[in-house]
Amino acid sequence: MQTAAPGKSRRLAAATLMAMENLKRFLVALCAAAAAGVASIIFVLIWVLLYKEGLAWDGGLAEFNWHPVLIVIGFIFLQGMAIIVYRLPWTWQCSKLIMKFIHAGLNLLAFILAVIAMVAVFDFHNNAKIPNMYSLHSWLGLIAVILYCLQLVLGVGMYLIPITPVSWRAAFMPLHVYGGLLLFTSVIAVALMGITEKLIFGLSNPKYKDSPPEAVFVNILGVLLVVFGALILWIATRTSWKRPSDQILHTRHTNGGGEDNTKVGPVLCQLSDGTDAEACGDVRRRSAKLDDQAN
Ligand code: ASC
Repeated sequence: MQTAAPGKSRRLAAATLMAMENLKRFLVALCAAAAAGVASIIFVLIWVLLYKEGLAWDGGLAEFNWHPVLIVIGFIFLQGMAIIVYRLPWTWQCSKLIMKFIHAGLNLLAFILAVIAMVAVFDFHNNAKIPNMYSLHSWLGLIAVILYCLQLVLGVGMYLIPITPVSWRAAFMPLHVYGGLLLFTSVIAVALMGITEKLIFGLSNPKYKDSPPEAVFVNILGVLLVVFGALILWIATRTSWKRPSDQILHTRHTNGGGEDNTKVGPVLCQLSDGTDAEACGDVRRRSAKLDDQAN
């Protein structure tokens, strides 16, 4: 005779299996993103250290070289990591507040490195009597740094200052997420413009059009940056990879507000193949409790 209990445990086992499959897919995407990011950093370092004048703070070309290095490490790699830091499953037992500080801290570090990267260029230009801010790369780059600073200030004001009303936080969240992804994508696009500019200006004999080894090498760096960006955007936009308690908050807000809706509905607890997972709901309920305590 069939009882209810074995049926339930079978469903739970199936749900656990699907949650593991979902986790496996996340880890593959994460490792690929990390590999593309680390490879980009190695490539930019090899470019400036082996193909170009190295690194120094002397007003010359070696000072300029800090610009691509700090942009790739800070403005691209660290910003990408800051975007997906909430997705890491091993951080889900940490309080949301700690994760917010890590997210803000990585973004602040990325911003500081981007400012130093800009100072390096201005310093080099002024010493070499090269005009500043004439290229489209410089216009869009400066706009990106200014908007990034605005995003940082608004993000801290909205989500780290305890007195900001939850209704404001919820209303601003779509803009914060959209702004973050737009800035990240734009920074990569602006970096590709800068790389192209540098190859055209910097290669004279042989020229860029003659495809010397440096040109091919730096083209590959550009491809790696695009792959890194594509993977970060993919990870950031998968709903089933979101921090469980954020999916609960999403349920609460879209349900119209303040009621304590910690019981997760099946719709938001879907795995990537569209099936419900009770096991996943348990993790979510636990995580939500922790976040409620932390905020
Ligand atoms: C926060 C936080 C969230 C959002 C949410 C509003 O401060 O931790 O998940 O704001 O409350 O969308």
